[in-house]
Formats: sequence, C-alpha cells, structure tokens
Amino acid sequence: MSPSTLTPELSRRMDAYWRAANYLSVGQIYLYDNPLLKRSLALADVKHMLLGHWGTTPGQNFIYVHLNRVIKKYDLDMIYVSGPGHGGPAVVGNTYLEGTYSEIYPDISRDEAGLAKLFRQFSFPGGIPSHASPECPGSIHEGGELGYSLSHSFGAAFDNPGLVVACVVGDGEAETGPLATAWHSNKFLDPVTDGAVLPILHLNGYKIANPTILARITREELEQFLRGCGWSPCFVDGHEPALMHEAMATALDSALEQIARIQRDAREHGSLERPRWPMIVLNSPKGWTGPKVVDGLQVEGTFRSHQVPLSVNAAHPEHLHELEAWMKSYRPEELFDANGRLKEELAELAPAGNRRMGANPHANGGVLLRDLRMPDYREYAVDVPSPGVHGIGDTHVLGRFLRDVTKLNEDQRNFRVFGPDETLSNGLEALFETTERQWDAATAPNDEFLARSGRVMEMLSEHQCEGWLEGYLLTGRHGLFNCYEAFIHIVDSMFNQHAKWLKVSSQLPWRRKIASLNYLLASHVWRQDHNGFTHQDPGFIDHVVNKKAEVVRVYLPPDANCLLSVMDHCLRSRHYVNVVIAGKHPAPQWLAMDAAVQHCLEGAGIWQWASNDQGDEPDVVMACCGDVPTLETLAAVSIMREKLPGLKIRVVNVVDLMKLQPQSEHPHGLSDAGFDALFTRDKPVIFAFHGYPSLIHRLTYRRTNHGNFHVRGYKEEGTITTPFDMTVLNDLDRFHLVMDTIYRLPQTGEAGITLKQRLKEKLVEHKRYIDEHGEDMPEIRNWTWGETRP
Ligand SMILES: Cc1ncc(C[n+]2csc(CCOP(=O)(O)OP(=O)(O)O)c2C)c(N)n1
Repeated sequence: MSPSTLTPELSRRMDAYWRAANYLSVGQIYLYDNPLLKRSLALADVKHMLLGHWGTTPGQNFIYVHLNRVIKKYDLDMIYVSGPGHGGPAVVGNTYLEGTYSEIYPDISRDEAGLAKLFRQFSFPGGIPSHASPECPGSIHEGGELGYSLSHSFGAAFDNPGLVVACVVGDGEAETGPLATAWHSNKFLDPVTDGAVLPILHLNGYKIANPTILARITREELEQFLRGCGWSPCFVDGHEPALMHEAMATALDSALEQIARIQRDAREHGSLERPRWPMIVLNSPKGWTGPKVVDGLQVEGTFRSHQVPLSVNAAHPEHLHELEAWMKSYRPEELFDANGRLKEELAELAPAGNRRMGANPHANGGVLLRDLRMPDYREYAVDVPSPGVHGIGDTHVLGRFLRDVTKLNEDQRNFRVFGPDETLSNGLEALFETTERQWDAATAPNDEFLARSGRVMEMLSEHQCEGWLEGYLLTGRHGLFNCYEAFIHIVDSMFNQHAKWLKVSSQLPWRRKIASLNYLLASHVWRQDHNGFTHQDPGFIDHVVNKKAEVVRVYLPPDANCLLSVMDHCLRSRHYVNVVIAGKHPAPQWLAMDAAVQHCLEGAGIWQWASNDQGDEPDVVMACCGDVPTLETLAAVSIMREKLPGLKIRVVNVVDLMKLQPQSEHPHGLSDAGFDALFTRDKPVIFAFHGYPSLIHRLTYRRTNHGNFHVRGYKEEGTITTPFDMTVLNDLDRFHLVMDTIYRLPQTGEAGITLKQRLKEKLVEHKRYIDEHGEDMPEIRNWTWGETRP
C-alpha cells in the first residue's frame, strides 16, 4: 500500500475545516439569527427570502481547504478563481474563516455577532450578492455569467512567473463557447516567464435542471477530450469524505509537483518542449453533504440541489427541523468556540498573511499596478503643414507608438496587446519590430513573428482575447485589445460584466483602481469595402454607452495625431473602458500635433480653418465624428464654399463622443452653454456620424437645439463596393450632405436648387463609374481639402 498523503490527524482537521466552511455556507443561505444554533431553530431565525446556490458550494469548500494545505506545504503564491461564482457562500465563508474577510470588513467580526452579520448580509437587501462578486476578497472573477474563468485565470498567470491560479471550472460552465475554447490557452503560456493555471473541473454532474455533457460521456471520452486539449488530467472520484480528502490531497500534490517540474525544466534546463500541464477533475456529488432526500425526492447528487435545497417556511414546518439537523450534522460545537470563533487547531490550517487567497495582492490588482513607461507620443506625430495632407493610415502611425510602449515596458513585463489574429490586419505591424506573438505550439517554416515569449497575444477567439486581457488587467497590468469593429460584438456580454465589475469595485475603498480596458476598433464599418456586409457593424458603441458614465469612454479620432493623443490618454487612464475607433487605410490628416492635442483635450470643437462663420452665427453647423464622416463633411464643405459662397458654415468635429451628453449624465458632458456655443441654439446641424444615427439623437435629446439635429450615419446598407460608395449607400457622402444642407436652408435659393440637381447627377455618374471601373471616380479618389479650398 502506498503511503498516505495526509496523516489521519491532518485529514481529521481538514475535514473539520471543510465542515466549518459548509456550516457557514448553509448559514449564509438560510439564517437570519441564531448563528451557532445555541437554541432550537425557530422560523424567526430563518430569512424570509431564501436565495443562493448550495449545489456547487460544498465542492468549492472542499477545494478551498485543500488548496490552503498545498499553499502552506509548497509556500505557494496562489489565487482562486471560482468559475461557478454562484458558489458565493464558499468564497465568502472561506475568506471569513481565514480572517481576510473580517480584516476588510471589521464589522463582520470573528465572533458570534460577526457570524450573525455574515449570515444575514448574504443575498439580503443592503448586503452582498450571492456570487464571487467584487465585494469578496480574493476574487477577480464574479462568475455570474458563466464561461470566462479559464480565460481570466490565464490572463492573471501571464507575466506572473511565481503565481499559480487555481481555477474551478463548472462542468456546466464548460459547455459555454468561451470556456470550451479556453482549454487551448495552454498553447499560449510560456513556462519560463508566465505562471501556471491549475484547472479543477468540478464534475458534479448537473447544471440548474439538466445533467452536464461532460458528466454523461464515458470516462475515456472525457479523458481523451482533456488530453486532446493538451492537459494531463487526474481524476478524483467519490463521495466518502475521508477517502476523498486523501485522493484530493494526493492529486494536488502531484499536480503541483508536475507544475514545479515543468517550470524547472523550462527555466533551469532550457526545455523547449510544450508542457502537458496537469489538471484535476473533481467528480463529487452536487450538493454534497446536504439534504439527501426532500419531500421524497432525491436532492444530494442531483440537479435539485442547485439552489436552495430545502424551502423553509410556515408551509413546510418539517423542513425547519431538517435544516437544523443538516446544520448540526457539521457538529458546529467542534468547530467554533463558545464565542463563535473558529477553533485554533482549525484556524491554523489556513495560510498566513498574503498567502491567504483572500489577501493575495494579485486579486486586488490595483495594489500591484505600476505606471507604464510611456514614450512621448508627440514624437510619432504626422507632419501636417496644412489640413488635408496625405496620411499612411492612422493605425499604422499608432503602431509605432505602441511598439515603443512595448519596448519601454519590456523589463517591467506589464503591457500586452491582444487581438484575434488581426494585429497586422489592423495596421499595427510596427509592433513586430520589437516583439513577437507568444505561441507555445509547434512552428513551421514560413511562420511569422511566433515565439515562446512575446507581447502580442493572438488567438482567433475574441472571447479569449477579452478574457485574457481582463485577467491581465485585474491582476494589475496594462493592455490593449485590437479588433475588427464588427466582431467586437462577440464580447458584448463580457464587456458588460467587466464594466459592472469596474462600477462595483470603484465603490469599494479597499479595491484599488486598475488600468483601463482599452479597445482599438480598427478595420471599421466604412472601410470594410472588401469584406462586405458581414464586416460592417458600428453598433458596439451603442452597447457601450448603456453602461455607467463613470466607467465608459468612446473616442473617434479623425486623424493620426488625434489618435496618438487619445491613445496616450487611454493607456494612462484607470478603471475605465475606453473604446477608440480608428482607420487603417490611407486617409487625409487634418491637425498638426499641437492642434490635435488641444482638440482632444476639448473633445469637441470648431475647426476654424474649415469654417467661414468667423465671429458670427453660422447658417449651418456641419458636424462630424469619425474619420470617414470627417472626410465627407470637409469635402461637402469645400463644395458649398465654392458653389454657395454666401453661406456661413461652421465645422464642428467631435473626438470624445461623451461630450455630447449633458454634464449631468456623463462627467465628460459639455455644459449646456458649451454645447450651444458649438452647435448653436437654433441653426440646422448636419451631423455626419461614424455609427448608427440614433446614437447621436440619444446622446443629445436634452439639448436645446436637438430638434435641428439631422444625423447621417450607418443605416445598415453595405456590401462589397468602393469606399465612397459605402458612404453613398448610407447617405453619408459629401453629395448627400450638401443636398441635406440645401434642403434645410431655403435661403440658398436658385443656386441651391441648381447645385442640388447637379449633385443628384453626380450620384448617378458615380454609380455608373464604379459599375464600369470598379473603383471610385478620380475626383473622389484624388480629392484633397487643400486643392478645392476656396
Ligand atoms: C452564460 C450563462 N448562462 C446561463 C447561466 C444560468 N446558470 C446559472 S448556474 C447554471 C448552471 C451551472 O452549472 P455548473 O457550471 O456545472 O455549476 P454548478 O453545477 O457547480 O453549480 C446556469 C445555466 C449563467 N449564469 N451564465
């Protein structure tokens, strides 16, 4: 017989600790008072509304106590990610047992009074949510929306060579798309410079009302699946506590020794082989140790244990006794002293200080956050001697800046660029002058920019890019996600969850601010002419602006110098989600660097050089937001200034979209006076917008002049066509903008009518030309502001 991993004494104490955590979990779900059951349980001791999830909780408590043991044994720097974060009672209970909870929330003290508050606050008005929410120490992953635990864990492990991230993956969670792909994250982990992720697949067999797929395939299939994803799984099966403690302890020791060996081989012996990282499959009953049968139906080990297994209320008086018996089955008198404090022989099982998973600074990333070393973005400026000069493509200019951000922070190893195979395609090729794509799978001749270690992370999964970046940021580092604009929608929901995390965590004084989540959306709607309709969707910003104003920022720089200024700001900012939309195709440049800085500082402003209303009220405001709308607006203005010279035109460009919202709604919002000063109180505003027109109306509906806002933007017309035709199809082109203006300004009289007729003919000519030649008319392709400027 092989020697046991646990001595009987340690096994006994670990079991007691697990029972204590289970007791606290049941207490949180059920009890309003009487936390130590010092008197017989009465209905008045039970909460009126019973909310929470028991099913996953005992398994997570079991895992936690076992992780505590290995943290101490191997002196591990470990954090805990709870995939089924609805097991909130487990993480809250365990951080309470280890002491971190009371350190952060002294009111929840380690005594009977604290216990009563701990129980009462759970899923209770004014209390805490039932998930591993930001309020819970040690959490970087709320786990409310399932699917992201492994991605977050890998993000946390990148560039943290000493860290082990223990990641509990729900077997239901494992059915989600993001999680199913996340197993492959192991091909992106550098065993030398990154830490380790230890997945613990919690195979408790059920979701809310169904079995899980992974629990209902053969063991062989499951093992082959996990091995096929590159893992070395170790199975811990059963339900008998003593046997399970021993099996889990042995599995964990083995896993951690494998991790140490892999890291030693790579770090000390230079092994270049892709490691087969260990993982654990914990096959234990759902609702383990809870009520076995309720009202004649099996509960333990079934889906029925998912939430609250016993409904305790006046209608079910017998359930009250069952609850009491259930709680007493943990023998609380053996676990807590008369004052409600965990007995010392158990308390000492938890690690000390920052080794406690609730106190690990990686799980409060702002504590570890160091500023990026930033190059001076002005040095990357495009020379703009006069507005309208030719540009190479704005993101290509930005790429050089990002290259040097990467270079300057190479030693700090705290900056990465994430993207689904689009870093080159989005125009950021300069990055590869200084770094590579991190890739630990095989390489072949003709591969480009692949290396075991690199600052660029590319997997064709927007979910992984987003999840990795979030995990990276939440553990105190910086980064950028570059993506096609249309496909960023894939992570709409992940963005939601991150924005919610930022909102809640910003209200917790002990949680330090983290670096902002920066999106660079290149390859945008207007220049997806070669990919067509499927690639044309500017709606992500409509989605983003739903979130709390304190959290979200949206920037549409009209040219490269503005993009540099905006990105410099975003990379320095904290606790926001910044969305930056920029073009990669050659495009005119409007502002020299000083003017760009000033313009971005103001967020929205009058372009005097393009306007002719100097010192006067204009007849019309030509507003634009986004690079292509800016180009079309200026082209429209140049037509009008030539053909309708009497017209007083004001050009307003908006970089910071949130300037449009009232000050009361968004911290960036212009005051009403400031807004009126740009857009007037009563003149027509022809607004050319990058996205869906309704967004501008949504943001400005409270403004005095809103009734005169006429917005042109994407109206879901697109196909493979020429760049200019994209704008024509959506009535955003220069000709339509001029015609719109004439329509709103009857004073343009005969000249206006004649011009309108001419432009209609132009549109016909345009259509005929592109149909024949497959490209835009020379006068469109070659138009520049300078040449036609009156
Ligand atoms: C993306 C997503 N879809 C659906 C749900 C609703 N939901 C909550 S728990 C759950 C079942 C989870 O099963 P599993 O991951 O196995 O967790 P456990 O059984 O351990 O509770 C579901 C479907 C959710 N939270 N997130």
